[in-house]
Amino acid sequence: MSENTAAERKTALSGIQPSGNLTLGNYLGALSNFSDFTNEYNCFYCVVDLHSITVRQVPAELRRRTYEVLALYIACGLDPEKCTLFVQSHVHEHAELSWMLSCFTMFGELSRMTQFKDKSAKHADNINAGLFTYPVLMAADILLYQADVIPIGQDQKQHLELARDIAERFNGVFSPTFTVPEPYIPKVGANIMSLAEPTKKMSKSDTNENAVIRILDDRDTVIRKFRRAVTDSDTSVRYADGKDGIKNLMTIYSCFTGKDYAEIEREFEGKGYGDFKTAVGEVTADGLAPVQKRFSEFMADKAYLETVMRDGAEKASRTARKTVSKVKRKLGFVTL
Ligand code: ATP
Ligand code: LTN
Repeated sequence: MSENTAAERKTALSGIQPSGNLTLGNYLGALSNFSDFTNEYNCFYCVVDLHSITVRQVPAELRRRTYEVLALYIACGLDPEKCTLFVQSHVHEHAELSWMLSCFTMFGELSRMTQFKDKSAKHADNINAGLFTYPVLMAADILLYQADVIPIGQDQKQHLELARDIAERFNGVFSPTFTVPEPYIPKVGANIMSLAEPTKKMSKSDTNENAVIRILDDRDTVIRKFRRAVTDSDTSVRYADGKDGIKNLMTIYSCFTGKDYAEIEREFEGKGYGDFKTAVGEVTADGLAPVQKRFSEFMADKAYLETVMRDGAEKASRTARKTVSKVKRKLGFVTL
């Protein structure tokens, strides 16, 4: 992508929750694409800690993971000099705009969100109001910065559509106030599946460790988990219906090697699943190794991470403040 001057630039924004150890799904569906925008866009990448408390968190772990997600952002090539990296709770306008937007969001709309339905089934003892209004907070994250493009995995598409609807509704009632955002969903890798149940998305919070590759898993663990991945009773590496496990492994292989499915089929013709699984494990471990190395370096320097957080919060607040004042004016709040 070519470099644009600051004034011509569009804005890209995304967020990841510090709610567990990040997975290969988070990496391929979202994180690894974030740096594609840094030359051409004005970028905001946020550690969305407010979102993560919709599910109970252990405070000390939440604190550590917040540093970890930030360190991973930088390890994945996001340069704090070139983009704004920040922690959501450091910019109070997220919570403030979220309230105002909740008055432009319908109960019925939120009831249709599949993530709400899934998470309330999973956490039946804690179906709190935050879990229900979560997509409004996500809309606030996006609309605060007038973001044009939102890099996300497939599972977030419905939330993004709601953010668009909220923006259009507000713009329609008042005058154009918010940029209506577009999703950026990668062609390959937007929906990485569980290694144990390949019809289910790979999820950070899966309790079966063999189902998930963590970005920070060491080489042997990565290869061992892939070797155990559930496939099918056929023997040929083909991208075909009914072969969900193999399709998922081919997708992962494609993401790391850049090869398309036809090339992968030719490469593994006449070879068994065992060889293929090992190869997927090796390219994944090779792809993650440099990220892991840089991650450890940044995690060893908390003071640096805190400087990044502080600078990021300051930069983010400048934009966020402008949007909130505009919204308050339009709503008719008295400004002093
Ligand atoms: P949880 O499983 O606890 O709900 P999550 O793994 O979905 O969490 P988030 O932090 O909410 O995690 O997601 C961060 C980004 O990663 C989002 O853009 C999301 O779409 C993407 N993502 C999550 N899981 C996958 C997956 N299996 N495949 C591709 N992208 C994914
Ligand atoms: N809801 C997202 C995380 C998220 C996000 C955002 C993504 C919160 N705010 C803003 C993109 C833009 C999730 O659950 N994965």
